[in-house]
Amino acid sequence: MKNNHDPSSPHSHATRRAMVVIPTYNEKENVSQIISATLAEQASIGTFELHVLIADSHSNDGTLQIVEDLASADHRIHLLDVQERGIGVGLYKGFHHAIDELAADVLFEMDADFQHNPADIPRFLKKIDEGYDLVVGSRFAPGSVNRMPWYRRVLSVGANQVIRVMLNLQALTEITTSFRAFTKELFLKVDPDTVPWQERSFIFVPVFLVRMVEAGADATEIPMTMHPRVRGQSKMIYWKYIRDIMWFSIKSRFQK
Ligand SMILES: Nc1nc2c(ncn2[C@@H]2O[C@H](COP(=O)(O)OP(=O)(O)OP(=O)(O)O)[C@@H](O)[C@H]2O)c(=O)[nH]1
Ligand SMILES: [Mg+2]
Repeated sequence: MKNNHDPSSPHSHATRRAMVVIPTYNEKENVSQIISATLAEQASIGTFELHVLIADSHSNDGTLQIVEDLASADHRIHLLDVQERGIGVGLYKGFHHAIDELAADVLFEMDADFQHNPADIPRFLKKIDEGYDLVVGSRFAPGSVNRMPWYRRVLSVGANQVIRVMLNLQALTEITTSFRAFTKELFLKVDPDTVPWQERSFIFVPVFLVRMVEAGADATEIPMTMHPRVRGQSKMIYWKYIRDIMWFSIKSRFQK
């Protein structure tokens, strides 16, 4: 381990706490492995103490019990049962809980199903250390690896282009995948009334990024690796996501 700090000791104010918020619904096949793979990255991180918060929508497949057991044995593992369905509810309440109750300084959003690779986490934190307050993992940044099937790539290119063109958001190439790190201060600048966190579709993910940019983020992108889901069921409902992206983009265009 590079730093002198023992990650199993209680929170020290000398070290910044990075909370990886992972939304889950019925992820019993993935949840314990994603937690251990994430915490294993502590060994490659100098000045941050890595924690994980599982923000679960009251899964009925045993996910809750698995995380409860892990959390009782390791103070770096946290569970929030947000009760309602929706990735936005999970992430948004998770971020607030991480700041208000768990002393988080830096927040991550990352999926539970290994489509995002926890091994990328140290590179996000390096950029935070350089002074950026928003680091976006991008499948379109040079050096990224995207192993998704062709129809998913077409969808992601289309969705990103629609948002970038309609909102004139050329600085970022990736708006739609949920692998990002940002500071607590930036999160608190975003007006909750402008973010559709209660929507059941995945529209929270792009809109939340747009709102952070509008709040004045000092943003950068890094290449990331993306793989298809191997275990567990997808919760993405494509037609709802496409409909919501089109509607958000059109509304934003004409409100400008
Ligand atoms: N808290 C919460 N998390 C959710 C909900 N729906 C999905 N998630 C989580 O959000 C993340 C992304 O969901 P996925 O189903 O993997 O969506 P996707 O990656 O677009 O689709 P696939 O590529 O098919 O996996 C996963 O960690 C899910 O467990 C929900 O209703 N509540
Ligand atoms: Mg997935």
